[in-house]
Amino acid sequence: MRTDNNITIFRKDYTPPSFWVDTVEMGFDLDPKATHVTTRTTLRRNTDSKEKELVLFGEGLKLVQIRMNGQKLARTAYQIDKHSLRIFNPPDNITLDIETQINPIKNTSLNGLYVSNGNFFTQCEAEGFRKITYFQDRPDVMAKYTVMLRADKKKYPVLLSNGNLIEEGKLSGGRHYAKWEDPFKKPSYLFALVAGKLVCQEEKIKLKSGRKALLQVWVEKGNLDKTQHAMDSLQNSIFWDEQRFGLELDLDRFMIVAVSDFNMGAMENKGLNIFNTKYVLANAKVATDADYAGIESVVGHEYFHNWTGNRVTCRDWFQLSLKEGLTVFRDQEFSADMIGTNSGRAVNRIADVRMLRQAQFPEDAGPMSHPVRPESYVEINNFYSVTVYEKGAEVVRMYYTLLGHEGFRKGMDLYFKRHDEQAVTCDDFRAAMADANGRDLTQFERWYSQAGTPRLKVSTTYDAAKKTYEISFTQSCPATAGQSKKLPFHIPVAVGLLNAAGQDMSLKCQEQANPTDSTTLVLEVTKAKQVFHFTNVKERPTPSILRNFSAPVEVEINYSDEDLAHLLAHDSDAFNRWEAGQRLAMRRLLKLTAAVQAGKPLELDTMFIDALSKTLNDTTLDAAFREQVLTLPSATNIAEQLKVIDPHAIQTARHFMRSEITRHLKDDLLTAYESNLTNGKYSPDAESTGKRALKNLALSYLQEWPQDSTFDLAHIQYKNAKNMTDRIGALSSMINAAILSQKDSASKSARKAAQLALDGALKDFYNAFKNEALVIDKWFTLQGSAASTDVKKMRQLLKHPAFTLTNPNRARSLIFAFCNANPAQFHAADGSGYALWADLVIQLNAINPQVAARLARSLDRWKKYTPALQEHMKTALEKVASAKNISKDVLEIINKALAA
Ligand code: B3K
Ligand code: ZN
Repeated sequence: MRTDNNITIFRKDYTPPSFWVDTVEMGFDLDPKATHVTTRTTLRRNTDSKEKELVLFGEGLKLVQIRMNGQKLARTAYQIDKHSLRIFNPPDNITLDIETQINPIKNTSLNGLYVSNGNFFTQCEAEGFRKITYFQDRPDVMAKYTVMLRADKKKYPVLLSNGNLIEEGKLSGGRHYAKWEDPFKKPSYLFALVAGKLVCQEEKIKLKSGRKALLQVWVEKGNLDKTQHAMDSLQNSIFWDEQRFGLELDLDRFMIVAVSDFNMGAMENKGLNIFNTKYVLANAKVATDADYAGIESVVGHEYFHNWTGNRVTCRDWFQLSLKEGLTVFRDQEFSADMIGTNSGRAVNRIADVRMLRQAQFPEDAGPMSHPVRPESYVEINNFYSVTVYEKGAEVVRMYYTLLGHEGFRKGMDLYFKRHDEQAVTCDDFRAAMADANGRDLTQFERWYSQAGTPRLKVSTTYDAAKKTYEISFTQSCPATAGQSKKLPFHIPVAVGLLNAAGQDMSLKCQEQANPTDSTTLVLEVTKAKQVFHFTNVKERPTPSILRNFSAPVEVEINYSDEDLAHLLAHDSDAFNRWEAGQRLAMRRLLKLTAAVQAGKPLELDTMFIDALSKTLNDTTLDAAFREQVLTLPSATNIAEQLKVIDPHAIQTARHFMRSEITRHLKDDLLTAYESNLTNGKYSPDAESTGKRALKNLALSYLQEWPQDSTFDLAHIQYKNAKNMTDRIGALSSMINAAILSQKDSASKSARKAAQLALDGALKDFYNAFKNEALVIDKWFTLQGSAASTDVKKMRQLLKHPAFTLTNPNRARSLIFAFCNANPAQFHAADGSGYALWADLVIQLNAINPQVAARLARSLDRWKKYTPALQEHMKTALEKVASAKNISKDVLEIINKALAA
């Protein structure tokens, strides 16, 4: 049992709780400096537990009084330390009354009960409830909650908690109350309250069963013109879950509340979702297309948790992916279904995989690598990771690929039938999928227990005389932190074969049963080495492997450039079309990077440019898809392919490729720019979004052309912009324009004029939006990630009056942009970027450990960098490690990095 800070918790040590809790009645007397919390719980001994004592967790609480079964608890009957309250020899049935006092205004961790802009909010996942009262704060303790809120009516006119409002009224002294009851059992991490000055947009809807439900989106006054998209997204989510999974909203009321100080995106508290403003507020003036898409997916995500996470929850935090991987999969499917078209789905899939490669592959290869179901942690908040979420979603998607649409649904139905209102494990989910489909998924468990990104080597042989084709797979998985030996995974590999005309051939495989005429076959690779034989293959095919990215693996295959161009031009699987383009680019980027390092001249072949130009000019393809193809692999993607990371060489190589593309395709890019203007009323639909994305990408390429005419194009777009996507797109093009760094004196005046225009635009933007916090975040991000922003400029920006470390969005907007998205400057040769990083991690640590721990991750891959950079990084890491009062959140990250 955990009673000390900074110790490692292991999955294998799980034991059931010593007591079950049936009911929790809470009373809050809300006051920013001294909130009183009374908690009456009824408990009964769990006969399956060997633990005799009752251990309640508590952090930073002032215990006012404790009574057991009506009697004041003798001081000898319990023991309190910094993290827990231990009751010795309690009877089997207990009514416990606990009164605590807390100080929400001082709570800058934004975990537990805190104040933001004068209003009260809570965040209890994972272990924030223990900052409110002493409790068995663990997800397998599920109880029914009733909550009474009392506060000054003028200052806090709105009082919200989970479930249904059952009573409200006046109290003496200008105070009032509201009583809430949640009809469903829930773990403490789903508890929430909100109190303050808020207004709402509300709508009533009819559910599938005919029941009515009230939906509300609560925001601060002045933001009601930005709630419609969140409301629409909520309704779409509710109807989608009814339709796709037969899951209906189980409450009469469902609330979303926006708060500007929040550690993450949003939180799925039962019936009372609390959201970062970033994922609620939108209108054309302030939000980009990406913001609109983000809101839809996060609103969906939190709503879908109502079943996957809330009705069926996690037994312990090692099972986090049970709810997160599944819910990410569900929100991805929701967003894809909202677009509806196949090409739209593919674009979403590409974006998801891009993100997986950008963040999860590096995590899986670095010091923080962990399986989807981790074996241990020091601070659980550090494991709300891309592995648990995004790789976890890929794992769920593999069930879907293996079992099919119907089979997956059967598995889900059985999962709810077996486990409604229970706290369960990833194994329970796998068992439901297997049992509902009569499948053996024993080996599939390795996706939960083994970390690391598997490598899948593919080789092929064609026998023209026999008309047979063989595909051989060899799988392996690199050693990861604490895991050296890996066993083979169960990998679904979706495969197609293209003929010379680019059409799909119909497939007949000896090892894998399939319907006749199928052109995509899911091969199940389960062994270290495995061969699949195809018959009746009339000509030598080009294989399309891992269609739609059917498993989170790295495929190694010897394609020729011609094969890749063929796939890029013809593959019926849009994902693999895109993938072929990325392979063509990556191959060249790696060569260019090596050439930069060797001091050799840089060259780019026309074959690649031609392939890109064909895609760019193919107007039968969606603009959104073309934009994805034209977007080069990121610096991080390139870095992951290298043994030693040299960020400056990567930057030069990537920049060279972009300018060569622009040099050759300038006219095509201009045409793409002009033919994708979206005039008229702003709409964030998939088609318009795609057009704007392609147009803005073309604009950014054109800035590689060091001429004032292309810069003017951006400047004019800035001035005429009618929506935030175009405005920020233009500003981003301007700030990164090549003309600003032209060295020759001939272009001196043009450079000066451009700089003046940029400075003016940045000022204009700031003034126009200084009252829109989320827009000012964008303004900081733009500058934090601009190629021209060096450490010195960063130090100036940090002193800007609008900058603050206490608001996570603001802190992230500038600092994370610099440390994670401005590699050439962050990795300054003199180590000054790392020194700045260390200062900021230390400062943030004192305010908000969770945000600090995220920033601490920026040096995860330090061992892969050039020796000189490594040396500087080590110094910075050690500086943080030896600073005073470093939280366990940050220490866990730093210690793991240093141990790598
Ligand atoms: N479950 C929350 C995340 C809680 C993070 C705690 N550090 C949001 C989500 O995944 O939906
Ligand atoms: Zn979630």
